[in-house]
Amino acid sequence: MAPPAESRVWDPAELLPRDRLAGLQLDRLRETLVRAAGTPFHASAFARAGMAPADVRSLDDLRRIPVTTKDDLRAHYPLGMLAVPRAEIARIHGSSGTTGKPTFVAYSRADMQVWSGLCARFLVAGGLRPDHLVHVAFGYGLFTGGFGLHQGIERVGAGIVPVAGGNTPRQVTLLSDLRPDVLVCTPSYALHIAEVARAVGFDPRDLGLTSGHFGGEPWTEEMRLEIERELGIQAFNNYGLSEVIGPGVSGECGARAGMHVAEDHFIVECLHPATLLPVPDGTVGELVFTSLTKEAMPVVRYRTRDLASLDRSPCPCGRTGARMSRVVGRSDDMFIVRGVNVFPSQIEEALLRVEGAAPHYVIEIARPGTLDEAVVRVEIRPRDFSDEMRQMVALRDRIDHEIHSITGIRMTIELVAPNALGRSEGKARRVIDHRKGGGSGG
Ligand code: DLL
Repeated sequence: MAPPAESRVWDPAELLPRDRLAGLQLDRLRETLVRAAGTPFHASAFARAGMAPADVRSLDDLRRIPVTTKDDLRAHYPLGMLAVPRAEIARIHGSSGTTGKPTFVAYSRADMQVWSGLCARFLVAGGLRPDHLVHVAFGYGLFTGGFGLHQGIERVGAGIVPVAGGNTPRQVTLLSDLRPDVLVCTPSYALHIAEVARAVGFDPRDLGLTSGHFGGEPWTEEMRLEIERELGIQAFNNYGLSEVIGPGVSGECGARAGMHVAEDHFIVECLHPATLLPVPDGTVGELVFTSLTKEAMPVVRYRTRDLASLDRSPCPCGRTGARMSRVVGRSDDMFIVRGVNVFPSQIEEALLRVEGAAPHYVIEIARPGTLDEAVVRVEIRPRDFSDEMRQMVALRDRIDHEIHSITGIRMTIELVAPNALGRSEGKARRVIDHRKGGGSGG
């Protein structure tokens, strides 16, 4: 008889006793730091800290090295953090940035193997088997979700329906006709698929799905229950970010009590976002990752801005990797709408491109049904405020166009009179998030 899903392990390294794991981490950390020191950015970070990679003799020494931020990546746009010759790049992915330009991440051939293996790891931990057929509704492109999951599923040997995102009625038709076992997408899209299935006359529970692997955006335990009820499946959470590798940084096992971090490939720290001092296990802090095996673009103490807690207590599944909690918020103002990361500064940039729009705006995000909706309320400059409907509609359309071209998503644009939005005396509150924990919080 086949062992229960939760006892399957993709890589024996997942079971390494923690002392041996620490030894492996230190060896790999030292190699990574030597590799990273070959890039001007990391070389100057070591110089600022007054140290060389060889000075790192214990895992604790890592804390002497300065952290890396998304701004650092931006300052080295497009590929200034590359640690291999260009000819060794096997793949480039990217994620949205505040300047309208994405930040790019590069992978070597070996990185691609590691990455697909890490995706296979969490998929298998969540019960994926070679005889399964998987419907992938993540976007395929610069976003790491589609290709990342696709390659992981391929490594496991399961079948794939690479549907990509969008056209939900068609997704429902494909689910109903091809009857895959497993669904892969963002959690909010899973609920939307269920909703559209009902609208076109299917009971989503009859689609025959048995499980789903969801990630790419924050969600709650309530949402898990709703997805499970609506689709009649078991839902698993997985986490990652492009800068660190993409999906595959962590994922749930059958116990579904936190996501096991692939600690043989990443050192995870949980730090107080203001002091950058470590917080105790069980306390929410900002997650900071150091890659241990990446060749093309190693990251050293990369600040994710994601707030979560860590649990290093033994897990019933036998995996020894620390478990991270759900992401409960962000320490910056990034928000995620329908799986897409958006920064208020992108909205600002769009408004600056449109004559007549004042850079006074508020973004309100809600999830009235299953999908996120964002409303951008924009003040009109006094001299452009007009009774002419046509003029106002044209202005609104220009803003809509710029926001869409920068963020890739559509938001509802509402024009308001000059000075209609309150002015704050301190930090302007740009984002009002009505989603209950299902958004980025922060
Ligand atoms: O979203 C990678 C990914 C794709 C992970 C598909 C899982 C599945 P980015 O576009 O760079 O990469 O966005 C990374 O998304 O810093 C978190 O804020 C958020 N995020 C990703 N997964 C989760 C999750 C991909 N399971 C940012 N729970 C991260 C909460 C998540 N937030």
